[in-house]
Parts: sequence; structure tokens; C-alpha cells
Amino acid sequence: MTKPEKKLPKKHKPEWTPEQHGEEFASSVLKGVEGGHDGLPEAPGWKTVSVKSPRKRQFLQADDYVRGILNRDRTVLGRAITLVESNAPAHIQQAQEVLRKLLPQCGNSVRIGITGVPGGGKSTLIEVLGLYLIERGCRVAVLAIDPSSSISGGSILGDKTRMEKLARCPESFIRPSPSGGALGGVARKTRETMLICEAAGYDVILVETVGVGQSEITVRSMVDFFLLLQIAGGGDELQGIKKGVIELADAIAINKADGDNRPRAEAARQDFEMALHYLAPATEGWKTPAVTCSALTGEGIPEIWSLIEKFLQITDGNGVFQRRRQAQARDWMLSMVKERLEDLFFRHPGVQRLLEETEAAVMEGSLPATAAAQRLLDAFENRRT
Ligand SMILES: Nc1nc2c(ncn2[C@@H]2O[C@H](COP(=O)(O)OP(=O)(O)O)[C@@H](O)[C@H]2O)c(=O)[nH]1
Ligand SMILES: [Mg+2]
Repeated sequence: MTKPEKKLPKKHKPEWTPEQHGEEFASSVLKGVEGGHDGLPEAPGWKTVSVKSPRKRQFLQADDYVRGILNRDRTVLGRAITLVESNAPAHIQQAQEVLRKLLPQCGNSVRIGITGVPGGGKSTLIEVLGLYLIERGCRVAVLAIDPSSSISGGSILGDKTRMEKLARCPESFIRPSPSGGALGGVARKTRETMLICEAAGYDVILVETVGVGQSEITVRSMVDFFLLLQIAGGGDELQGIKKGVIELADAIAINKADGDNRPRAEAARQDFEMALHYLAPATEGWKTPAVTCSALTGEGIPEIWSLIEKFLQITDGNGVFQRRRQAQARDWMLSMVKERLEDLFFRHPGVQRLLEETEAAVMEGSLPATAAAQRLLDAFENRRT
């Protein structure tokens, strides 16, 4: 077959790149390449223009994914996660098949969540802790939940440079937060990614999340151990920190306890210890400690790991570990049912037709809220009122 003479499409700048972007952002993209991607056949008359990789991607069946993941093939692992992150119905179905087949090999890792204020040193700590664990023969996966990152685009780049050494280790796997808008979607993708990483033999899964909004609660609901990272600020240390977050933590680490900052970090630690005294612990049978550390010097990091090991030993012994995992799986299922029902409800044509006027009637006081709710629910169930 002779090559069709075809003019290359004009090069376009991408619509958006972050400031000071690296090579990962193409400086130019080609417009209108149809087909030839992800194993799809090429569109007739088109020659796929490949800038870098001439290797054609094979379309993988569910069993290919499963085999690749169990064989610890990082390329297949990456592609399986992309599959899980896809919102296309066909992909969701295939991802579920892969997950179902992998499930017997899941659940053998330690799941650790790390939260704290932006800039508190979470990524730096994960790098140091990750390298420490790899030295001890572990394989480490790092995931992130950051619903804001798909908007700002910033934190992914920041974190990647923060975890440079860890990223270079063959025993590590780092995956930035999936884009996907609502926290619910991001959480589902992260949970399923976690399961895939477990099947791929990662012993420790570290989930980083920003300490804003609802994401701490989401991460708490998917991990065994939850670490709250704090830094010593000026004045009253506990001001501005949500009490609720402290109650979720299995340990509080005051980071940046180095140089001149040491005494202030120690003072903050004492404040937290005092506050913890009055709060119910996050995990039954475990007393939440407050410690200091420095992700910069590595001081205190082995001690944090010892804490986690002790926690695992205790919670395994008293059954709390197993019970929490069971409850997490059940709650996750229920929350997905609720999400789906809510979605179906508000998309229902009968509900959509009535919603606006019913809302208005409730607001002006002409219809009681209970009767209004019943009216919408009846519309959802297609019952005449
Ligand atoms: N002095 C000092 N700086 C640190 C320490 N840990 C992190 N940093 C710095 O704090 C900044 C934010 O760190 P990063 O890990 O990105 O924070 P994250 O937003 O919580 O992930 C970076 O400039 C780090 O070098 C520490 O223990 N001591
Ligand atoms: Mg970070």
C-alpha cells in the first residue's frame, strides 16, 4: 500500500499549560488525529501522526489486565488505573470485571492516609517515609486525593518534584490525584486504584490529601491508619484547626521540627497532646499520640513508622482492624447506592418538571416541606398526586 500524500495538520499550542511547565506538557499538539489511539483502529485515509512513541497500543482484555497486574507489570498497572479512572460506561464495565477478578489478591497492604495543611510537608514526608520503607524491603504506592488539583493543576507538579527520589525507585509507584470533578468520583477512582495496587503487590499504600473540605473524611473512610501532619504556627496552635479532623487522627505529627523551629514544634506538640486528652480516640483501644518530626532531616520518621507498626499489632490483636475494613467496604457500597439514587432522582424528567415550582412553593410558604418532598418522590415513582 502506498502512503497517501497528506499534508500534516497545522501545529497548535495547547490551550493551557502551567507556568514554568516541564517537558511533560507538549509544547505543541497536532489537531484532529482520529483513531489509532488506545488500540482503536485508525480512521480510513488517515495516517496517525505519532510524535514520540511509535509502539502501537494493544487493546487489552480483562484477563490481560489481570495477568499483567499480578505479574507486576507497571505499564499494565498504569493502563488499568487509566481504565478505572475513565467515566465511559464500557470502561467502567471492564474495570469492574478486572476488579472482581483481582479482589482475592487485594487487601494485603497497609493503607495509610496523610492529611494536613497545604505546605505542611506531606509530600516531603511521604518521600522520606517511602524511601525508608523501601530500604526495609517494602514496595510502596503513593496516591493522592485532591479534588482541587484538576482545577488548579498545580499540586501534581509540585508533588512530583517533591517525591523525585521516591519516583525513581522501581519499588515505588506514584499516581497523582485523578481528575474528575466531584469528590465522590475522585474517591471511587482512588479506592479502586488502591485495590489494583494491592493486587500488584504493593505492601504499603500512602494516600495524601489536602486538609481542606471533606476530603479528610473521605480518606479516613478508606485507610487503616490516619496521620495528621501539622506545623507550629504563631500564637495559639490549635486555632483554626478543625476539631473534627483531630478526632479522625490516629497520630498527630508536628513537622518541621528542625533548626530554630524545634522549641515551637515541641510546644505545639504539647498543646495537641493536651487537646487529645479531652477527645475520644479515632480508633478503639488506641491512644492517639502527638509527636514531632522533620521530613527535611528525616528525624522522627522511623519513630512514626514504629508507631504505625504498634498500631497494626494492637488493632490486629483486638479485631478492630478487620472490623474497620469490613465496615468501610459496607459503607462504601451504601454510599455508592445513595449517590446513584440521588443522581437518578434529580435526572428524572417528572422530578425536573416539578422541582422549580415545588421549591418556590416551599420557599413562599404555600406548601409544607414534607408534602413537597412527597410530591417529588411520587413524581419519581411515577405516581399521580
Ligand atoms: N524546614 C523544613 N521544611 C520542610 C519540611 N518538610 C517540608 N518542608 C518544606 O515545606 C514545603 C512544602 O512541602 P510539601 O511536602 O510540598 O508540603 P505539602 O503541601 O504538605 O505536600 C517545601 O518547600 C518543603 O521543602 C521539614 O521537615 N522542615
Ligand atoms: Mg503535597
